[in-house]
Amino acid sequence: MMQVRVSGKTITLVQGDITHQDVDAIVNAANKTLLGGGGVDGAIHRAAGPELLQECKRIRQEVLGGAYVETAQPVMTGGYRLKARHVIHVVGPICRIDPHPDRLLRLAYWNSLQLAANAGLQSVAFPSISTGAFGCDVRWASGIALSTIVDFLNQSSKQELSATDRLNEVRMVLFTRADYDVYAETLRELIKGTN
Ligand code: AR6
Repeated sequence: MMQVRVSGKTITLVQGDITHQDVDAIVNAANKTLLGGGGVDGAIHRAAGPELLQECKRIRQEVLGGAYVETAQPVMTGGYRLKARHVIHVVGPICRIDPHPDRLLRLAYWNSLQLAANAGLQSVAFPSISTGAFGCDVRWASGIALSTIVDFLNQSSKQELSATDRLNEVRMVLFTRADYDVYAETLRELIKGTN
């Protein structure tokens, strides 16, 4: 495990399974249907139970009018059988298909953090979005993920009395040791200049 402080808030890196995390919300690397899939999406739906799929179906129909969710536009549901009370579903870019994957990945993290902060949550955990089925390079993605989290925590600390003040821990949960090592190296490089 690795923890660093940024503007009085904590960024944590852990190797593990995101479905076991005891945080206010976990983020799901979803797809445009919002109806589940493989990878971390499948694991989250299995752990949360069938009520999660029911809520996702309801949101697709009643909120989105049957449309797909847009890349980087997060949707929040309950956590059901998870320890986490909420799941934030966000679609990351598909590398080598989507134009501007760097902008889209940054936006996926930023908008998810904003949604968590606006909901008054104190802790949120992310998987490594887009680095499985969506084919993005882990080192590249780690730079975008971690710099976006650092930027978000720095800017939210400047907005006094904002709801974002309650968000005090952002955790990255890396499934493999290899991914953890890449994220840890990226984070060490990133904070060298600032801390
Ligand atoms: N906890 C934490 N991380 C996990 C877990 C877990 N339980 N399981 C897998 N990972 P992916 P994507 C890691 O493919 O690339 C789905 O089918 C995994 O090792 O889950 O954004 C969706 O429905 C990898 O590092 O997400 C979409 O169709 C990371 O999670 C598509 O895949 C992301 O891999 C989304 O692709």
